[in-house]
Amino acid sequence: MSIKNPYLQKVYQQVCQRDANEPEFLNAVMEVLSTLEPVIEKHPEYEAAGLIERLVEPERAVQFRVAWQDDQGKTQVNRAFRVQFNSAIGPYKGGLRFHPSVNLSIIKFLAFEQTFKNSLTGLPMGGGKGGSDFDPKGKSDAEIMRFCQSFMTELSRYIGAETDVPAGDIGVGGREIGYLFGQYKRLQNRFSGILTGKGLSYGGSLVRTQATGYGLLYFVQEMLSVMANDSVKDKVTVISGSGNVAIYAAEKAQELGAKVVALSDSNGYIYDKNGIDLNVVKQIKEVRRGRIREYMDAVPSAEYHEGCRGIWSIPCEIALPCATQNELLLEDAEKLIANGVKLVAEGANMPCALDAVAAFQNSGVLYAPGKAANAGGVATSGLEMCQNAMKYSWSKEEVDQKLHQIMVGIFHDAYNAAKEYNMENEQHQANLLAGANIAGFAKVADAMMAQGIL
Ligand code: NDP
Ligand code: 2IT
Repeated sequence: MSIKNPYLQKVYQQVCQRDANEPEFLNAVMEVLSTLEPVIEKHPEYEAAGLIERLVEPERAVQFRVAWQDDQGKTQVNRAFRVQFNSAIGPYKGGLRFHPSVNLSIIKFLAFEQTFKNSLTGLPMGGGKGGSDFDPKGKSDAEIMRFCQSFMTELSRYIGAETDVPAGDIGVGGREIGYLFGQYKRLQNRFSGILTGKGLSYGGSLVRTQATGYGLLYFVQEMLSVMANDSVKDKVTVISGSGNVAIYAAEKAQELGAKVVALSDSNGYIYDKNGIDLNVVKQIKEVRRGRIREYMDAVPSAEYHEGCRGIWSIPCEIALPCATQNELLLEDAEKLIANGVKLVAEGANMPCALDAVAAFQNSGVLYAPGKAANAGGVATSGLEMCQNAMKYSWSKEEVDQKLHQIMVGIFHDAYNAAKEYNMENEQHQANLLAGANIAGFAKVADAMMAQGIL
């Protein structure tokens, strides 16, 4: 990937200088700017208004200390962030990640991507992201609760139903959202929709738990139908990760008739040629918070391999990376291509390295970027905000139908934008990465232009 337009190049160079120690953020900026060239050429007024300079600089980034006591009474200190990237089209919206790898670069890349993703959903949400280098693994419920309470005590200064609405991401699920919500309510004496992914008994939306995975499959189904006159049915499918996104992607894939043969976690992967038994996986991951290797205890005929990237050497027709950023590198892409993969769609955020993406696109593999394909999670968060504002809740069928409609809409918006700007490979396949960036950018750019120099 490269940037040819002089204005975009200049802005990218400035970001490289200013944020030299933020590799993930630089990657995300390169990925977006490399596709905006035709739009910038059509709109010279954007350069005059310094629009791209403003687009790549977060409106606000806070870093704070989270001190808490572990079960031994020892004081622990973690570092936390909230990056409020862009509020042109709505209040900041985006998840919270608890993982030891969390740093400013990772949170900035996620918040930047979120800006375009949220725009693609068609709902009024700006881009934000937050998190901490806290590692939830091996912690007791009481430790998780104390950490969440301390984290929210500080975060509560910066969020609000009309200001910034966080949700879950890696390491933050229903349990954490419950503790965070409770603490906010106690501090503010206000029951308001300041988080999404809440439990159903206190303002959550039906289908939010399943939404990212289900939405990914709705997107893939539409993409296969339009771009290849094909469907998910009977396709051998490999899904990385075994968390929230991976589990519900697998569930919907199976419902649509795909054969899901592999899942992973950060230690290794399981291969079950007969098709993964998801009830076993849910027991391990959702109930016991165990490791994916425990699948072997229930299904001894499956295989377990140490190391997570080996999962990409399994021959498959559909590959859905649903774990984390940069989990699929060029050599993995080459293995998948050699083994005949037809479609790669990102459930995670930026799981494929930029050269891996280029390899897929150049070899005619259908490729869907995360900001389009995994937008079902935040879209359903948007629906949760909507229900909270109405003080009402929709049925499962109503939410699911809206989610489906939004995902089909995102596919067509990305596809049409790619066609409109002639962003295609040699086989005339629409470049959905370019299309998603252009379609997501359009609304944000329009709103920023209308609101003046801010
Ligand atoms: P979970 O915490 O539920 O699951 C994460 C999964 O990915 C686990 O299996 C975890 O394994 C694995 N994983 C995490 N970090 C690494 C790593 N460094 N190397 C290898 N494996 C890793 O998170 P989610 O399922 O919610 O999130 C997965 C991805 O989807 C992330 O990229 C997230 O940003 C993205 N996403 C999430 C949405 C949501 O609504 N939750 C919405 C849109 C995107 P282990 O247990 O060993 O850590
Ligand atoms: O990356 C993402 O889109 C999410 N983690 C979901 C964010 C949200 O606000 O629901």
